[in-house]
Amino acid sequence: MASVGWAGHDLASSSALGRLSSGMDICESSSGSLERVGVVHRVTGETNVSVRLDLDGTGECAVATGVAFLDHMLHQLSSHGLLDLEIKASGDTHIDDHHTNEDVGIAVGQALSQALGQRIGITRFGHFVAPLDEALVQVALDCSGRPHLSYGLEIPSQRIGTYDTELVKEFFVAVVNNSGLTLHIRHLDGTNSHHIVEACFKAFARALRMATEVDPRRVGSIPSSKGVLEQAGVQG
Ligand SMILES: [Mn+2]
Repeated sequence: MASVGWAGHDLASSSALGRLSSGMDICESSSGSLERVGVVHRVTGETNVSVRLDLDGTGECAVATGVAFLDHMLHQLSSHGLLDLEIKASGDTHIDDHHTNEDVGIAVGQALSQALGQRIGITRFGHFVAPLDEALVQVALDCSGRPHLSYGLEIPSQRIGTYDTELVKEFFVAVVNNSGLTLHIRHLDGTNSHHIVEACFKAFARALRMATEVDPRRVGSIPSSKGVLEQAGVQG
């Protein structure tokens, strides 16, 4: 398999940013190991978002979206999902956080789909129940290629810091539609809004880690009785 040169590039470099528009799914590194990395650079009239996501990381995280609470949640995703995650975003946050939040979700979803490629050898399903003090949130997901979100959080307060809690659902809608995840989120307990949302991201992270782990018994096959899983959000 041909080597693709995105692994290890420097997101902070403006010259690198100009070359981020093409992604990759599985490539061979110089060491010969298969890498599962997705890279997205998405520019609209509202936002400019760069994402690099490595499914086989160690939880290294460098995110700066301009939306502080979203950064805090993306750190949970990286840390508990053991994803290496680099995200830089700028957007029209002088209006509100809506476009930036959504477009980061879109780019993360696209990067995830690229990194998964044909979903060869993965466990495919994942689930986790995460407690955070009084909050308890359950996530079940399937890297099915069929976007679906069942969103069950009931968040008591309108805002966490400056972050509008309506945007939690918008973030997951964007991730699901651009990664082809089937995602179910259940709010089992909890009353503190920060705890509820953070428990949700932790559960999502652990469920995603489970689903994207390579299953040694799959030995390179696609985990579907149909023999194929759609790759949502992959351009070209
Ligand atoms: Mn927190």
